Amino acid sequence: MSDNNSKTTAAQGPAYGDEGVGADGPGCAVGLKAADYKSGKRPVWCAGCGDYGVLNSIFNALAELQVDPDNLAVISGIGCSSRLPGYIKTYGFHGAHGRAVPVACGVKVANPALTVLTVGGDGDGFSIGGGHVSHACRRNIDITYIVMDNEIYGLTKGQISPTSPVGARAKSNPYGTVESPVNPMLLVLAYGGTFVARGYASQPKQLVQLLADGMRHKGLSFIHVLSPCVTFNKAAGYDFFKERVQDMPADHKTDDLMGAMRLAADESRFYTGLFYKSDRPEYTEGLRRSGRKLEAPPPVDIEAMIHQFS
Ligand SMILES: Cc1ncc(C[n+]2csc(CCOP(=O)(O)OP(=O)(O)O)c2C)c(N)n1
Ligand code: SF4
Repeated sequence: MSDNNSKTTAAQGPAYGDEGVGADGPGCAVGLKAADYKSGKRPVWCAGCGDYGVLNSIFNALAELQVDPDNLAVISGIGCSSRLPGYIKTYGFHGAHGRAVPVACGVKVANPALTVLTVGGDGDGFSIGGGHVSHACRRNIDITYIVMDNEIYGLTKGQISPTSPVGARAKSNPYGTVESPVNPMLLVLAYGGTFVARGYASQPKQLVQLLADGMRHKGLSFIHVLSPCVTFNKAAGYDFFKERVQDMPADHKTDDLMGAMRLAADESRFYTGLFYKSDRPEYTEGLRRSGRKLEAPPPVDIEAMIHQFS
């Protein structure tokens, strides 16, 4: 089992401001640093929540790619993890539970020049919003979808989620759930995602690379991040993942869909790394080729809009 690029201890999650790797990485000697992407709002997540590690890794990945905050949009639904857009100094939309993916697709179609990040929890993405993921994948629209999976509903104080294992106990299921969990990786591979990877909130070096590669990829990038909820899911905390997280086998070929599915289906461990990548045509480019005009919309007259709705 490998936890080789973790910079935190198993019992302790990453802390806010712990940008670490990448802050002075490639392309950052001049220009934007990870800290430049901070909105200045301090996250309200519990101390030790895995989502801090994801946020810090996003800061570093944005700095590595030198993404212009004016050309970035971060879209979420509702959940602890969905608070993330508020912490990044860029355009953001904290929308309705389960609707992050369709909103992100709309943003990308409206302005294909934008880098669009979509973020949220396993409940947001695979329970109430599960129906949207298949369509984003089959269209291969160029958004990067980051799911922070804690196997629980965090914001609503600990109910069973679609990724909770059989037997998991929570306030909603005091005798243990009898429902089989969904496997987000297997679903996205089957739906046709063209960049499918898994990271762990406590392995920032690998996560930064997966996020940066996902953003570089032209098409639907899905990054499943194991992100412990230290308050409502103690059964799947850092110690649990430390025992089960393992690097991808060195001989895995990232164009081997069936091999990727076999690794994703292995329930005895959580492989991390890039599972699958392919170069299927991207949706907005397809629209453009079909003759549809896709141009950045004219700047919005905010005053006129406020007047219209007042
Ligand atoms: C339409 C609707 N249904 C239910 C809720 C209540 N609700 C808010 S967040 C949430 C689940 C949160 O879990 P998850 O998406 O996994 O995110 P986490 O908080 O664990 O990061 C639920 C059921 C809501 N806000 N809106
Ligand atoms: S309740 Fe869980 S998911 Fe929400 S902030 Fe706290 S540790 Fe994170």
